[in-house]
Amino acid sequence: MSLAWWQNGVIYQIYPKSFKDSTGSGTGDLQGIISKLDYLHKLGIDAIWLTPIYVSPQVDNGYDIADYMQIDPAYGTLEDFKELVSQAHERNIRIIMDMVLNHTSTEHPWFKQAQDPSSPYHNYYIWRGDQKKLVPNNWQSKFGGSAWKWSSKAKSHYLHLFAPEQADLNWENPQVREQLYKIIAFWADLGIDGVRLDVINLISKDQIFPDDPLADGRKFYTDGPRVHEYLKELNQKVLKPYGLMSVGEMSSTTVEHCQQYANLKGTELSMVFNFHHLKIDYPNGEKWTYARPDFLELKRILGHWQLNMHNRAWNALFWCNHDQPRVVSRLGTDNTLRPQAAKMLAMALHGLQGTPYIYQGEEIGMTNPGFSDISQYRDVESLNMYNILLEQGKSEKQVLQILAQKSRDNGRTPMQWDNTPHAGFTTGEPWIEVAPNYRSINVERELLNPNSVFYTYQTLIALRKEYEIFALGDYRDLEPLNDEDLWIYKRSYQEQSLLVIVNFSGQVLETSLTRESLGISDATVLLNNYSDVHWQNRRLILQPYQAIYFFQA
Ligand code: TEU
Repeated sequence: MSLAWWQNGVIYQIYPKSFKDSTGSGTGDLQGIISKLDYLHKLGIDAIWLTPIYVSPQVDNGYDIADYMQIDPAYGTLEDFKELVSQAHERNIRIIMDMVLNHTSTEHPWFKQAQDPSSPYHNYYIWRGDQKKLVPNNWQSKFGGSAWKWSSKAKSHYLHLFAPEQADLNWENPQVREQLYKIIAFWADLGIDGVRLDVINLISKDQIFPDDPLADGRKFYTDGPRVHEYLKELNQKVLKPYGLMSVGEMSSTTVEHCQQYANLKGTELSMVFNFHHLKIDYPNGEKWTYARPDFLELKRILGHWQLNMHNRAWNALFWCNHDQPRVVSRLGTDNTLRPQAAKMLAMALHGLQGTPYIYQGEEIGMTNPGFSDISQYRDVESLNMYNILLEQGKSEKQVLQILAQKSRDNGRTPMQWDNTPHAGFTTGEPWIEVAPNYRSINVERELLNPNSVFYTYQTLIALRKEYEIFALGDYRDLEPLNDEDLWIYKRSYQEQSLLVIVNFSGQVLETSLTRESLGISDATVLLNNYSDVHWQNRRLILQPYQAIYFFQA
């Protein structure tokens, strides 16, 4: 079966602000990325997803865009971008750009003009209510506080699902949609190969804008009434004509909607990110509490999405991104077993069906930085939540413990290249501190160690290309389903089978499993994050954080 490049490929996410600074400004830039393309080529990835590099006031680190057609000078120039595309393509690496189409910066010319009710741009945004002290409804911003902000010029409130500086666009307005399609076409003409669509399932709002007495209003704009209509139009108008791969970021979505969003007929998007598996340390859905992950829930959710998307739609697989803590700290350990845990988590994810994403630094087992003071944080959401949690009566010690576990800044510290100052990220003062463990965790050290986390990722990327079972095989959970330490699943494709066994725990696991009960009497070990497989009285003994791929053709 002929596969699209993204069906057996692996995509690497770069957060340019923190990847590599070539000028000493303290912020990463495009020339810095170009200087590291050979490293990425060695890893073997197929595409790079760049988070936004457009002109932005940086209230939300670029997800507040003031000019969609210009590179922010902090990152370089349009010529630098063209060079990046050309140099990446020379290495058979594709470029995926982040498109933030749900909202613009309030510094965008559209919004500045929209505040005049008579302007043709007024209806590019969502205005409701004409009394300053009476917000239109009780919807809450995802960064805390009301989702409405009063404009004294417009004498009305505008909707912002994120920061007040991020005004939601009115997708009901066909002129808005046409403008957004032109933006994507502009970058497609410059040679990009795909787009990542930021919170794209939030673009259609219930036009009544009702109060949500029980919650924060998300049910009235998440997977909204016209969202599939809009995505089909987006597909027809620009994605399909340019042959662009597309991945939608789906906030608080359902598997039923994702079966439509990423349907294999290709009428909407190529694939989707969902976040259900990354809410297993959100007790009762509450992110801002300190909690240990629920691994039973993790297995259940991942298995549910595998079973319900197979042969219908396409998953994007990920543990980390620029909004999430580092997975090895969150689901593994930062102690001496960190490398084994990082490799185990990589193997657990890359054995699944879908397109795996590697977030910068994940491939070398980078950890959370362990910030202990609010002055170390930069993220608008984290800084808002610091104040909100204090106002709720939590002690600063409690709040800083929560931030150290849950803040998006955990994933935004600079890439650790080597053991020189600031981990070789910059010769200047970094915009955010480098994690203190950079002398022991860095690319240079990983490349010198044949058993490093890096080489496990390199192997996983190569295996996905060599064995079609990774891309096309079906998925089945195996017992024990009720054991939170042990995850066993089986992929099958034609005559092949791949058995993935994972010990999520930091303890030795003495199992009752035998070669016969596992059905692997004739299997070979395709990958193992330890030097061998331990059997005692014919029963499988798993080492701490051990993962094993048994393959049988
Ligand atoms: O993220 C949207 C999103 O779902 C998460 O940011 C989440 O809502 C947030 O962390 C609160 O828990 C996308 C981008 O990835 C993120 O960086 C932007 O801040 C956000 O959209 C707004 O553009």
